[in-house]
Amino acid sequence: MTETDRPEPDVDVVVVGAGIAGLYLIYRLSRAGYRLRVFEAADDLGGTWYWNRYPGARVDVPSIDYMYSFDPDWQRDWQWSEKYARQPEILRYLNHVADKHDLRRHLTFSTRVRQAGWDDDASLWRVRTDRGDDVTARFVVMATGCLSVPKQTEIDGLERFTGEVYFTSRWPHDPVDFTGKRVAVIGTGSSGVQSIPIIAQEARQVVVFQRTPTFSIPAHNGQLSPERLAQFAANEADYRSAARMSPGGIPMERSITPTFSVTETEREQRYERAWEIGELFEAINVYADVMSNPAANHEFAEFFRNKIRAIVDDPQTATDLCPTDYPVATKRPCLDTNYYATYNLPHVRLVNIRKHPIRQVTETGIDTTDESFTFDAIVFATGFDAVTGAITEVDIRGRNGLALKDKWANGPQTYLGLTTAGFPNLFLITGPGSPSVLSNMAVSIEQHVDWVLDCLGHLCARGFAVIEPTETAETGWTQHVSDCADITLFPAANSWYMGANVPGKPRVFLPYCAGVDFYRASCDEVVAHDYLGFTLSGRGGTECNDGVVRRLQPDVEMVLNRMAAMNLPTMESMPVEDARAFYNQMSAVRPPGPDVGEIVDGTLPGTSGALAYRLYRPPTTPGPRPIIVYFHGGGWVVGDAISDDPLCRDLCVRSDAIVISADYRHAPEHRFPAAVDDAMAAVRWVADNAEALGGIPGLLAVCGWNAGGGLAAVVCRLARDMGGPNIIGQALLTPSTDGDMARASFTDNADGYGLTTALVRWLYDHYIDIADRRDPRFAPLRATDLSGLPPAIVVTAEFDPVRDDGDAYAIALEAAGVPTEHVRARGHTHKSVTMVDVAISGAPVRARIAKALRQFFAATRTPEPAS
Ligand code: N01
Repeated sequence: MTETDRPEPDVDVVVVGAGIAGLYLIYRLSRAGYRLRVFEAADDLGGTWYWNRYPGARVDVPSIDYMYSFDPDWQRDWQWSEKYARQPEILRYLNHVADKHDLRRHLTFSTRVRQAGWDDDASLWRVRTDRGDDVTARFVVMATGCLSVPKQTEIDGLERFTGEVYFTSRWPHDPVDFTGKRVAVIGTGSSGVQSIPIIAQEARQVVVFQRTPTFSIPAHNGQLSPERLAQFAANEADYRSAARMSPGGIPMERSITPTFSVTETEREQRYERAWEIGELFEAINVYADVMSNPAANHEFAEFFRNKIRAIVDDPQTATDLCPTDYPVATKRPCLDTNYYATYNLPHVRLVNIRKHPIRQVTETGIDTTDESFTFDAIVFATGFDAVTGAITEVDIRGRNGLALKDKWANGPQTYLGLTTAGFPNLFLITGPGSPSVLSNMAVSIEQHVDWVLDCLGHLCARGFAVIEPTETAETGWTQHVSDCADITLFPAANSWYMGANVPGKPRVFLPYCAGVDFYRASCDEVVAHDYLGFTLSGRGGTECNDGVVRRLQPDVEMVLNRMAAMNLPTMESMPVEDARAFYNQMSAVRPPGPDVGEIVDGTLPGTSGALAYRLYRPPTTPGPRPIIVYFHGGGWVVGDAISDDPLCRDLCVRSDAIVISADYRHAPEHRFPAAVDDAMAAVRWVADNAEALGGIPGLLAVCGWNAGGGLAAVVCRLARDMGGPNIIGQALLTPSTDGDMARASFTDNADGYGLTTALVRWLYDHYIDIADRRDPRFAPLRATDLSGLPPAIVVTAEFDPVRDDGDAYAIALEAAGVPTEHVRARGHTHKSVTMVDVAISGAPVRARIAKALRQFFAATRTPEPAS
């Protein structure tokens, strides 16, 4: 079918859902002149705020932030009555916006979209509803919300119960009166925490059935402070703009202070302040590492537990209310009003169903394994099939009839959380893989809708009719979303963020956790790069700038951004002495790395004078340990025996071996082969003195990073050829292995990733004459025979100029029959794997190095029996 033959669709856009997202879509689409239909299953607008009418339902983001920003004139006709508005007030606000901007006329209520199928020939969607509508549209936008499909009850016997049954997520419109009634509440997430104190004000008896306790902080709700209002009103545009560029969608600086960099007293005060302020985003931003460092998180969690113990009178109830089996904030924390204190009321009781599981609902109440309860009403506050549930509930079929539900059977794959490959012209507002539920939804919704409108405008202006993400872009984004989660503690909890609350749902972290600011930058970058990762087609032909928008590990990118913002001079622009001082200065601000058992500084005899070394002993039981001789990085020019201190500590602890970081003479004062001679001397001295150093004679491995990785490789070959010492393993971290700088990585990664090709050249020039650069004592890759070398682990980094040299060396070792583990550190730079406690994504790589070293030692301790 040609463009001109294609049937004209009934409308340009079908929108599913009339919550906050649906209403803003109507506002933008209608003003831009698009023809649209908007279907809403409820009989009125409001989405979440239509359905969740349970007692105590409130927003948990300050109301002043949880509202549209598109109407700068709003203050003339709307004022929030409280810091955290109640559900009826929020619903009134949404109705007010709809009326003010005449949005209602586009809405079709009481109509559920059942099916949406992509007709590839006609390039349009066919949308069917439960009321018999059959509408064709060029685009479908799912504005179905993240928490709109209630979870099944999963409790036997509910149909037998003769009393009243309520779901917080489907609360009746008529008032529910619990006065004098015996009420059960099942579930202690945000809905339970908000409703329990209010229900307890009326009911004769309340029994709360708790499976997992929650962390909750007091909302300290009340009037909006006039000062804050005045400050906000004076500069609303700046305020909103700060929210858009913030980590969570509320104006706030991202904390960069690590927990343990300040005193215990200061930390206690900071935690108290967060408790007093009563804002969720503020609470999880107390310190930079609360969501990534288990020890930091544990301390903060203990602060919460102490608060619970202080509020709740009965010690057993207090213990049951204290969460202990997941890190704080890895399940959505709650904001409450008198939640914990409610358990001090004589008619309120907590049943810990982990200890006393519910067996069934009976005609008259609930049976646990050891008690029968009688109730007049049961309230289910058991949550939602979150983030994906409302999207996959619609039978969405893309190209070739592919069902979205099937495509996402192992977890959602999206590009930017906005689109998904195989489903052209389909947009998801706050879909999986976007900040959504981890952010202020109002800000995220506006950003998504604005992006979609810009996209539609672009298609129209350029004569394109269809847009679809590529597999490459989607795979890259899905990987990035998962990388972001992996450097946090989020995956440690069985949360609805992980899909863990719904039996059978794949365990995948659903939202994007790097922040609204980083996310927005990605979306903007995609557009700036001609819709990077999208295929656009239509009258204007077909255009595709394929690619991945985020390839660096998120924490590595953050470090690089920070460095770039500092606008530092390059080392190669400095005299050597200044470069060394600069290098030391940069090293001084690193986190120290883990504690080791003991550190001893000493000297050893080099080829021409004493060389410094630092010995790290593991913090384990006394007794001899294997030894790793470590050679530092710094390109033969900068660095010394202590310049890789955090890495050496980490290596020592992880491998349970003594690490001896040995210095060597540096260029340009001492050019090639001085460093090699010293490295060789150091290994010999350590081997000769292993016992005195606390080592196990014979269990000696070498390790090095950068130039040191090259030296470690060279030493292994020299030791083989010179009859010793016996080295049983080599761990080479982004090693320098060749001298001609000819491989592609020197061009691909020439600049922007820390180590630059220009700096490599500067270092080489200081160290070695061009004529010598094929000497295998500088370029181990140039050795004619690599057979018989000790087993190796070679780590290369994706964004490193010397990457391809390292890859080539790993391949050459394998080809020579040397057992070699080759680790390609995805998304890492030359240095990032060494950044202990800074680039958390490097930790698994260092764990693999340590594991390999342990295996080298274990294999030597218990040699394979001869066959
Ligand atoms: O749902 P939840 P929610 N037997 O999933 C328990 C937002 N929200 O409606 O943790 C017994 O958090 C379940 O136990 P477990 C907010 O983002 C915001 O409360 O799975 N118990 C849990 O305790 C929030 O996070 C506000 O072990 C069962 C509870 O039920 C999200 O919506 C207000 C069970 C469910 O908690 C969802 O909150 C309300 C079973 N079979 C909601 N199944 C604001 O303040 C589940 N549970 C704006």
